[in-house]
Amino acid sequence: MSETRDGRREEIDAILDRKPGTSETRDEADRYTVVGAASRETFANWLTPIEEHFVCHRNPIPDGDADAWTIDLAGPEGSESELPLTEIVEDLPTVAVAHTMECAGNSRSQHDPETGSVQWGCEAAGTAVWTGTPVRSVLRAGGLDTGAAADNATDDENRWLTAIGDDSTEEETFARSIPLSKALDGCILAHGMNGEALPAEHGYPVRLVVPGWYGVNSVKWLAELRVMDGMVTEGSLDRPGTHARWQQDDYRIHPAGTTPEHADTVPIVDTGDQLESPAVDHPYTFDETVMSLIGQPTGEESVTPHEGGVTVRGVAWAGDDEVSGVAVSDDGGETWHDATLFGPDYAGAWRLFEYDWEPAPGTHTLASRATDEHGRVQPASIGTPEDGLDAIENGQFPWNGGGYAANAYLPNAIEVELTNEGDTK
Ligand SMILES: Nc1nc2c(c(=O)[nH]1)N[C@H]1C(S)=C(S)[C@@H](COP(=O)(O)O)O[C@H]1N2
Ligand SMILES: [Mo]
Repeated sequence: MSETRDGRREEIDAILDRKPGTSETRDEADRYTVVGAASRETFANWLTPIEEHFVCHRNPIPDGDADAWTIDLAGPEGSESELPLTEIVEDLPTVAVAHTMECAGNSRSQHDPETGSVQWGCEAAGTAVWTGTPVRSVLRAGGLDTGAAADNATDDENRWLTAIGDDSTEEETFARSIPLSKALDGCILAHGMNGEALPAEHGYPVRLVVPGWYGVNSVKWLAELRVMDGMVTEGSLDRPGTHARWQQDDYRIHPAGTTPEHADTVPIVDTGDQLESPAVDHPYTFDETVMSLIGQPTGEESVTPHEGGVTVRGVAWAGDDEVSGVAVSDDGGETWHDATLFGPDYAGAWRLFEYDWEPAPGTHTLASRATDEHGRVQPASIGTPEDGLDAIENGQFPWNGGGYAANAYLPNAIEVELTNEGDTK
């Protein structure tokens, strides 16, 4: 036990060495390996350099060699095959997708009272350009009939793709299921990140990337892909130990004191729709909820206006939905001003926003609030455990037992102290 922990300490130190733009956050039980962006400045730029991109996983990084790596493929009718990664890379098309990776536990530390697990601030988010092979191409090369699924919406929705990581152990398998329709629509098996070979901590030699969905869906060190008639449940895989935990227990948005029920499939996939539906008690964390962060100023040092103005810049995202607008407040959310969206506009990746601020002297509380294409707005704060999922009706994000998917804007506000132009030197 303590050996594993020592090993993990070394692993984290090695990651921190390779990633000077990150700092670590530990969870009490010392189980996750996590580092996040060290500075708010990360959120003033569209592309997150690998050195600043957060890392999150539970078990030690498995050894992998791209030349010897194979992916097992299995279909619902019992068909099985194996594809060498070298063939996937050399024979199938290579594409690039932009994806804002956000840990479902991002902003968890804003829950009051505290929930368990990693007490992230807002640093577990980053945008990279991932290069790899479309899942569609891989499934077809493996002889799985994706055509029928794509042509028949009903079948398609009921079919799921389960991805399994090579960090699985005898005790637990790291498995996540996404609807096959999503897998065929823009998901890739990534072997490159920001133009470089995929780093070990991000899933070398190959990982799944699910654009716009919470990080947990993007399985690293990908060992197996399985087309199934439902989501992974206990007993649905021929594997030892628990294999439904990461789909059915953890990464569910459940009110205090409740235990999520396991299910084969869901009537609603969109995370926002699940949260709003009275028929869904324990939403799964699939697509990311609407969110924004200011990256400049950082709130980490005082700011001197230039000709009376300060440029406020940040990023806003809404999973696989569009961001329709961002507003900025300099009085802690009392009044709001429209910011301008600019820069790259890819499904699944954040947008940049900018606001020309003409501040009065003194100290101000700067906050940003994004709206998505469905008119969903970031809530102001996080509710109490007693409010349950109904908090959302009062403009609050529901406090939940796992501390997932929090997107309130006030907890991420920054205090900005202004200095007079004449005073500096
Ligand atoms: N195999 C495997 N894949 C995994 C994980 C893991 O523990 N094992 N962690 C997931 C979680 S919780 C997140 S947030 C993302 C983080 O991806 P990154 O470390 O590349 O930022 O990886 C996901 N993929
Ligand atoms: Mo995560």
